[in-house]
Amino acid sequence: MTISNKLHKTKNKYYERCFIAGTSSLSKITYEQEEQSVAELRSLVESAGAKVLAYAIQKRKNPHPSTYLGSGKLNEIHKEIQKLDINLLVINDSLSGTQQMVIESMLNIKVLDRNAIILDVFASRAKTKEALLQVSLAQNEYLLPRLRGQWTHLERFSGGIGSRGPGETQLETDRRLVSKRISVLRKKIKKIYKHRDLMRNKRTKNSIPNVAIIGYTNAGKSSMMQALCKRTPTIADRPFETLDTTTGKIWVKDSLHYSITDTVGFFSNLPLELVAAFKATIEEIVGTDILLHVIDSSNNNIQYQIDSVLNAMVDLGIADKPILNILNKSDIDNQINTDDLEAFINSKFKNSLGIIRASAINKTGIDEIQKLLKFELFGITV
Ligand SMILES: Nc1nc2c(ncn2[C@@H]2O[C@H](COP(=O)(O)OP(=O)(O)OP(=O)(O)O)[C@@H](O)[C@H]2O)c(=O)[nH]1
Ligand SMILES: [Mg+2]
Repeated sequence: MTISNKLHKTKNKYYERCFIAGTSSLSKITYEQEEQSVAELRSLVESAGAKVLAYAIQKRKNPHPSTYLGSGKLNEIHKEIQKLDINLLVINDSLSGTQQMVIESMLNIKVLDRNAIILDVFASRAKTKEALLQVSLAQNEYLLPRLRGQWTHLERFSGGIGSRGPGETQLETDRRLVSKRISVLRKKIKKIYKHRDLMRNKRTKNSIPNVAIIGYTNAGKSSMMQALCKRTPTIADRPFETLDTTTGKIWVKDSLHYSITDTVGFFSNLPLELVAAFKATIEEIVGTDILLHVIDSSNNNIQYQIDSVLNAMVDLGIADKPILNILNKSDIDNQINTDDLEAFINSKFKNSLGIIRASAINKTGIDEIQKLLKFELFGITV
């Protein structure tokens, strides 16, 4: 294992100084794939307010059952942690409560897994009642199997990532209380879904076609929604800004329109608890006629991001839906060869309606998108 200090920046500026560790194996995840996944996690950790100073990837057949990494590797990381004054270790995988507890006591710093980071980012973004309830449900479900008293040893690491939202009270809480909370949350969410179903049924009954905007988080989906139909979901340069769906209308001519829906972005390996809690929000996409796939064409990890979106589509059973691919942020210069990229996209999406270069910010390509959607939905060419 090599320890990379490439990420090392200034000392003592951030409250949480983080080290990321992951594993790769020849058969499942290659070293390069794990590096991309670590880069993806790094952007999340940093958007949660910590600074990532170094990372390490260990090649091993399977994670160690109780320490995740081997003891020799943990020793190497321990030295690095002391050298760089690290106070948070994030493992780029799902850890059991026992693994987390064992590593924490070996290294004497706070240890979180990938799921805890994602949940924390969602918790800090949630604003509406629905999103708050859904995140709360996911956090409690994540917490439940990890209770067993092990949280008490975390008291000295309290505050910062992993301790926001309902997690804050976890030290005093027990299994029975958490279970009760989960069932109350589920009931509340069910009520909200009833209202959502009503709205969707109304649209279906009136045969209003729907286009869903999908894509990797921060690709510019909400910006595209705004450029296409003037509705303004919140827009920000950080992952998971949008956690709720927003639906707007696009008029084709008098009395003829279609609806367009912006929703939560995709990311690789979202925690199962989160996917379950946001099921209804994500499923808004399932019943739509056309997917508008917004791609951040300026991102260096573009192929990895497209693969993550495709994996999520397969999980949702929508991989065969007609899909219009938008190369957004085309106003930003990049080194990516467009022909190669288009060939890659065409090889991935069997039912592609086309690829359009666009910029939601500069409003280029917007007419072309609307023209194509009008034709696909209504057969109108003018
Ligand atoms: N340069 C440039 N920036 C863009 C473009 N479209 C969006 N952005 C920026 O990209 C960032 C993310 O935009 P959003 O529209 O919030 O992205 P999103 O896909 O909805 O993100 P989440 O809801 O967090 O998943 C913002 O800073 C936007 O201003 C574009 O065409 N060009
Ligand atoms: Mg958004």
